[in-house]
Amino acid sequence: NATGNGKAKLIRLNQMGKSTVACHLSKILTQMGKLTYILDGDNLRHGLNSDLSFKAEDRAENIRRVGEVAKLFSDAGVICIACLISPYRRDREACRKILPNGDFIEVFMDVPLGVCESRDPKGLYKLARAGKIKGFTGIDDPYEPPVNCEITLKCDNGIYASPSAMAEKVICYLEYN
Ligand code: GGZ
Repeated sequence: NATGNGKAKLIRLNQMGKSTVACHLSKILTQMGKLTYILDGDNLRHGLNSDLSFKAEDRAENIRRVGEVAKLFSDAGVICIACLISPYRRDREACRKILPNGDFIEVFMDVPLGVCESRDPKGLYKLARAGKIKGFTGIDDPYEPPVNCEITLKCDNGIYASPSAMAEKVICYLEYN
């Protein structure tokens, strides 16, 4: 795994602050001598996935492609950290099957919608509330929380762990699994 047996994995992060946690995670793994690559949904939608919309079938294709790319990276010994919303359980389970057994680690960033909206770094929630973006996850499009994810990064009573503490929790999982 990430800490020793030489196998690369796909670590999948979703929901709020995913890119920030991914950067911390990548930094820690690099310090541990691992090769990593961040597959960020928002960035990939400018290139590899620029033909895809946010309709359910296109989100499914987005996630499938990222799973296939992660598999190639994994074959080359690189740990992929995928920051995708991937709101549908069936798409996440399909992606899990693309990676060899145990190489897909699902991380659920369990953050209330109100917090996502108050954070809103790109102003997208505001646009979605104003009806200027249609089909926005959490506003007028569904998000299905996982039932069997490996790691949950949760907020407790409105108090949030720092992104680096969240990244450390992922590292702990990798060290013991
Ligand atoms: C959800 C959207 C949408 C809609 C644009 N719904 O905060 P962000 O900006 O960086 O994360 C979101 C990103 C989601 O892309 P993904 O490829 O991860 O989505 S999925 O896994 O569901 O295919 C957000 C931005 O794109 N964005 N429109 N309608 N997020």
